[in-house]
Amino acid sequence: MTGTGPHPGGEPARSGAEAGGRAAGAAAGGGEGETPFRSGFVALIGRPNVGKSTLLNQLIGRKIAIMSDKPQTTRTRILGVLNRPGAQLIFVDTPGIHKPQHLLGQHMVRIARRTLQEVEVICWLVEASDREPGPGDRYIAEQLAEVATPKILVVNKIDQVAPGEVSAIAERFRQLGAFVAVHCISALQGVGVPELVAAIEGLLPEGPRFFPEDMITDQPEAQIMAELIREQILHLTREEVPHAVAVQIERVERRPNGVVYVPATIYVEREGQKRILIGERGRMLKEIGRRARMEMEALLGSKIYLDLWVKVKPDWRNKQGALSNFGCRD
Ligand SMILES: Nc1nc2c(ncn2[C@@H]2O[C@H](COP(=O)(O)OP(=O)(O)OP(=O)(O)O)[C@@H](O)[C@H]2O)c(=O)[nH]1
Ligand SMILES: [Mg+2]
Repeated sequence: MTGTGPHPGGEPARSGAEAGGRAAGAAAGGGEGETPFRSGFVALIGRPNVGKSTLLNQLIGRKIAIMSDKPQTTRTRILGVLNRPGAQLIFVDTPGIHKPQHLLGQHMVRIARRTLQEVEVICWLVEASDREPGPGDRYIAEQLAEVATPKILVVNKIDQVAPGEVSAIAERFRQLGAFVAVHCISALQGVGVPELVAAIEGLLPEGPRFFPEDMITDQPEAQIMAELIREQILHLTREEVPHAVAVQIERVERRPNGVVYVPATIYVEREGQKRILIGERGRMLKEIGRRARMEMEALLGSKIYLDLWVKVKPDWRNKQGALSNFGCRD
């Protein structure tokens, strides 16, 4: 693992750190006669579950976005900053583009589509294991056709297919659009990722260092903690439960004995879901808490006392106010 913490000293992310926030950066380095500094925003776009967040984490070398085998894991836009000797690449992980079933889904798809307009390079991720494009991929290809930004086709999960199959699969997806490059990778194993970074860097315009070198994400610490709890719920529950969950960190209290006390509320939509999350004699909630706490301790480097509560908020995924409260910013 490389890099420093998400925001040193546990401070919330600095403001003005939105994608496209051109005014937010410091001046570019590089004196006269030197190679100009390059920078820019790079969107990671694709259907749910294709591995966008896995790629983001692999690129940054730290877990800043949660990952799961359930579609629609990522609900908001997450920035990951990669500093290179002469460049700064700012990756924008987005929610998977899908047919929305509720207000939350609409919001997620809107974020992903809007990001397309705000970046210098688009990486469109598809799954090699699909072998050929499906309706979801074709829909995204149509959206991409309307954007003039350079696009790289990224065929992910090549570890799941025979090496001899990869180029034929990539070719089937390549026919869906105009791409400046095609990269076949395994985000999980890191295969092909350095080559992808080099290709992206070559496409970036001259520009400033937008973020300080020690900042690797715009996610506030509390938001990452909430996501780590949600990630364990995604791993441990099934069917509609994972999607009906929102997590709110009530506060982060650093106590004199060095322990960080973190009360957090898990919101679900129905009593039945609450029962599942609590589990028999509280076993499920205890396991969620145990696993999330370990991840949080690794992130903060201090001991955590995680105090989890479960509450019902009927139909929160269709309520604008609830979405804003749960950090689903637009
Ligand atoms: N075998 C294999 N699995 C991968 C690879 N990349 C991602 N995965 C798995 O694919 C699943 C989805 O990964 P995510 O990174 O959460 O996918 P995502 O595109 O961010 O999904 P959403 O946030 O729902 O849009 C997880 O179970 C990952 O472990 C890969 O290169 N190879
Ligand atoms: Mg994701």
